[in-house]
Amino acid sequence: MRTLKVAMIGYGFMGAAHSQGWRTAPRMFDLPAAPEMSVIVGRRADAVAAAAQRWGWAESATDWREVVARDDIDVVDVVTPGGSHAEIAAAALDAGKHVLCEKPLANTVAEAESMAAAAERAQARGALSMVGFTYRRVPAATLARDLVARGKVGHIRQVRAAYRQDWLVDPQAPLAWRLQKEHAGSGALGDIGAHAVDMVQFITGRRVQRATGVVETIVEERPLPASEQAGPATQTGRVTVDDLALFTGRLDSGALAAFEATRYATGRKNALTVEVSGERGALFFDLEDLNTLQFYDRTAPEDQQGFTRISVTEPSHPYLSGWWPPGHLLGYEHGFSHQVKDLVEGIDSGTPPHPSFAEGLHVQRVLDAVQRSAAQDSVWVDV
Ligand code: SOE
Repeated sequence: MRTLKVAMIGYGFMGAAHSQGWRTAPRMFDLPAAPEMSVIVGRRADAVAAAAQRWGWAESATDWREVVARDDIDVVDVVTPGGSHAEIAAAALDAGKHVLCEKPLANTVAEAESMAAAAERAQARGALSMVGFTYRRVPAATLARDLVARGKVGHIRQVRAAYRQDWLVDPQAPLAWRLQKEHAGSGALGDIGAHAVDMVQFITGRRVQRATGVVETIVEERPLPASEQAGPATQTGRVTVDDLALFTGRLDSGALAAFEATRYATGRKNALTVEVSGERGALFFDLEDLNTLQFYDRTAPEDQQGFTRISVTEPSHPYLSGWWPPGHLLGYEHGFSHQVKDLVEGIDSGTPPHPSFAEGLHVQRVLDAVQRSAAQDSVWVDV
């Protein structure tokens, strides 16, 4: 069987999650090609060597440029903070590698445009690319999209999406890279709002065309991380991104979508919800209850109407063929295995996988429209 030698650039939280996907997908699904975890790359030699050992990468390295240029590498998986996505992904694509890039695609529209152009050039030479929006690969999310496509909720009039976390409610939470514009581009808006936008566009099959919104930084000054503290007094730094974003999107179908992305939803740990309201029915997805999809069927007899809880664990449900019997639940990490499955199958068949860099670019345009609207005191802005 053809092997696909993989290089992963980065080794933080997403490095751990992607490693789980690369390790597990070939063992649980009958893939047409065999991904090999060849090399993991990070700046600190000792730390990245430990990560290679822990997560099952054959080698570790500290120079991503050298690794991306290696002839024996087929796939480059970019899991660094958004500030380095454009440079690494473009170099890998120009070197003829297939590229998986974490979300959001980039920190700016300009960077995302250059990445989408590089992806188009590379695709003409047979090198494919994909953006790491894994929540669309939770079986219940893919089922939601299938039910919408089959007309089960009818014409969609309104959508609600929220992604709520609370890890910044503590004003002493340190100034991590996700709180600095030069590394993250934006705060909750790009980090988790991007997921909400991708999920709404994926499930409805529509795109956000206009947006108006507000962004807010609640805690403007935070202690530097312990590793950057020097001397007796606690040093602090400025937060240069949003803690929360509230925005409205107009879909190209005319439907209105309300979005919330916040790191200040006290008690909410990783609560991504999407509700779709149509003329014939409704769907409700909750990441914190990810093995279930709630479905309301207005065409059911009046005395039997109500939100039903579909248990998305049947072999016929998306991706479940690779896992367990009905009722044996999946978790957060399975979306990363599904991501590897879809990427490897796309590479083997030469079929560009989704979401493409062009789709990632559109999400970036939506985020940018929200920021432009917020900067103009939230007037409506064309995406
Ligand atoms: C933020 O804490 C975060 O790790 C995001 O960066 C991820 O994209 C999201 O899946 C989980 O939360």
